[in-house]
Amino acid sequence: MTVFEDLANMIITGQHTAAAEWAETELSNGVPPGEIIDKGMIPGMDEIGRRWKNQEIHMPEVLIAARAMKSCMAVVKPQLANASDTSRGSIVIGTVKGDLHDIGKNLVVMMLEGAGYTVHDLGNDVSPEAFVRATEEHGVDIVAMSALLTTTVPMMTETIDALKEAELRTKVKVIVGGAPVSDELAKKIEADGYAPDGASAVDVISKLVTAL
Ligand code: B1M
Repeated sequence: MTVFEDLANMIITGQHTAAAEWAETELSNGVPPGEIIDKGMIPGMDEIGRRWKNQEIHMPEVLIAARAMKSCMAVVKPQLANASDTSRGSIVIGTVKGDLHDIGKNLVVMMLEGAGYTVHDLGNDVSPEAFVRATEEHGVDIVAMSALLTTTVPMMTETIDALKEAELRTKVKVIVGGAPVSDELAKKIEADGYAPDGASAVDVISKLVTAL
């Protein structure tokens, strides 16, 4: 078993304190934070997704795994943060209204902050009106939306419509992501970009910011 499998198992079994301590130790041993996320944390959560889909586990197991993921993120996040004071651009991000899934969105936030962007994270269950308010308030370049449920994907369209209504759509670029989202869907709802994961979100956003 590799060391990363140890961490994945701690996530799967919901050992939040052990997972956070593991991350702390390995960061101090020089393991890059990106490797901890990609080789330990995400595979652990992917396995939880597989077991839940196959009805091998129930909601409490999912929740304790999510808690372990968050404890680990709290340790890894400061190490990903870019030391530079110069922002590459500003982003408002949230999981759309009706959707409480925020683990993937939080990983995307970590990657963006690590790449030097200023991120205003609105959390989960974010209404179109709240996206509009934050876009106006912070004068951002990018509006980024996450959705994990097929039933909440239409909220992305509603949010884009709300941005149009507020005459903000031409001033910002919109990027969407999350498991039920695809490049095709992004084009259909007239978003400017789609990313399947945090690293690609950084690439897509960097192209969109350059095009502004
Ligand atoms: Co829910 N859930 N869940 N869940 N959950 C899924 C999504 C589901 C696929 C499970 C299943 O049935 N197989 C299913 C959705 C089915 C569908 O609509 N197609 C589902 C369901 C049905 C539900 C409930 C309705 C269950 C119920 O109550 N009966 C309910 C809904 C609650 C609500 O939101 N209103 C619910 C609840 C929950 C919990 C609260 C228990 C918990 C969420 C905890 C939390 O997030 N704080 C939970 C979890 C953990 C999951 C699974 C198991 C794991 C999701 C996750 O965190 N993955 C999930 C099954 C699965 O995904 N296999 C499932 C790990 C994470 C790193 O990946 O979120 O995909 P992901 O993020 C990735 C990419 O998608 C991408 O980058 C991330 C990093 O690589 N990405 C972006 C995400 N956002 C992006 C934005 C971008 C770019 C990339 O740009 C803006």
